[in-house]
Amino acid sequence: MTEFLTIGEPLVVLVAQEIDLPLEQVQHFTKYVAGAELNVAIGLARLGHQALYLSEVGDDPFGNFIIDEADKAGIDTSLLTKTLSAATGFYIKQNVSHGDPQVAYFRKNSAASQLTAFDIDSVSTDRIKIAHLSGIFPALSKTALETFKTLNTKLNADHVLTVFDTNLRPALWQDEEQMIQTINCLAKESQIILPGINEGEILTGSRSPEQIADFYLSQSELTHTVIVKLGAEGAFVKTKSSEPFMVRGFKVKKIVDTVGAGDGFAVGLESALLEGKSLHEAVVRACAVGALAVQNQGDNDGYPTPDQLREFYQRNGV
Ligand code: KDG
Repeated sequence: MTEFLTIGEPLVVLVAQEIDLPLEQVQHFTKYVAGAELNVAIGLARLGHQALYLSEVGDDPFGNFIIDEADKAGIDTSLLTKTLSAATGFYIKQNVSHGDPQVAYFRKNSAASQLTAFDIDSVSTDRIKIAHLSGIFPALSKTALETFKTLNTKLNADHVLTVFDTNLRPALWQDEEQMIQTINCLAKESQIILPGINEGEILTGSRSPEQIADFYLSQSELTHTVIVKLGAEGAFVKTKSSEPFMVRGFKVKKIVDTVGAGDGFAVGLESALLEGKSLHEAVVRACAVGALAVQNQGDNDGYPTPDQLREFYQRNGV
C-alpha cells in the first residue's frame, strides 16, 4: 500500500568529472537523476517504503531516463506522466574538493512546471500517511504554486502528516521578498517544518534555532513541530507539546558533495516516522542519512538500504 507521497520537479544532473574547474571549462560530465523531492522518494523506496511520486517529464531522453531510474528505484510512477509540450529540466554541477559546488539550472518552463491543479483531481490521498512537500516546486510557475496548494488542501482534508522542507532556491523566485512571503505562507499549511539554519535566518530574520522554531509554531495552528537543520552539528527540535532538544550530527571523514544532504535528512526522518519510531529516533536517523549523503557524488547515491543504515549505526555506536 502506498503510504508516502511527494510532488516535485525531477531533474537530470550532469556532474563535472574534472575537480574544482569552473563549470564553463568542464569537458566531461556524469549523468544522475536528481530533483529534491525525487531524491526523497528514492531514499524512502531504498529503505523499503512505498513512495508515490507525482510529476511530469518531457517526451525526451532525459524524461525516459528519469522514468527508468524511478522505476528501478521501486517508486510508484503511476502519477509520473509525459508531456509533448515541454522538455525535462536538468542542471549541471561542479565537482569540488571542498565547500558547496556551483550549479547551473536549465529548467525554465520545464515539463514539471506545467502541472496544473487539474492534475490533482485524480490523485487519491486517503491512504497516504506522510506527504513530503518542498519550497522548490511552488517556485516553478504560477500553475505549480496553485497545484501545490490544491494538493496541500487535499492532504490536510485527509489528515495526512505533511512535512514541509523550506528548500529555498532564490534563482527560481522573482525576488527575495516574494520568496519569503510565499514560503512562510505555505509553511502554515504543514505540520512539520524543516528549515536549514541559513534558510531560517532568511525566512524569519533570526539565526537562533529556537526563535526560528517559535516563528513557525506560533504562526499556525496546524504546525506542531519544527526541526532546524544545523548541518554537521545536527538538528534542533521544538514541538508544541514537549521540551526542545538537540540531536548531534555524525562525524564524516570526507565530504564529497553536500547537495542532496537536506533531502537525505527528510528521508531519515520520514522513513522512521512511517515505521512508528519516536521523534527523537527519527531525527537521529535524519542526521545519519544526511551524513551518508554527503559522502557520495550524485544527489541520492549515498542514501542507505536498511542493511547499510544498520551498519552505519553499529559503526557509530547508535
Ligand atoms: O536538494 C537537491 C536539489 O538541490 C537538486 O536535486 C536540484 O531540485 C533541485 C533544485 O531545485 O535545486
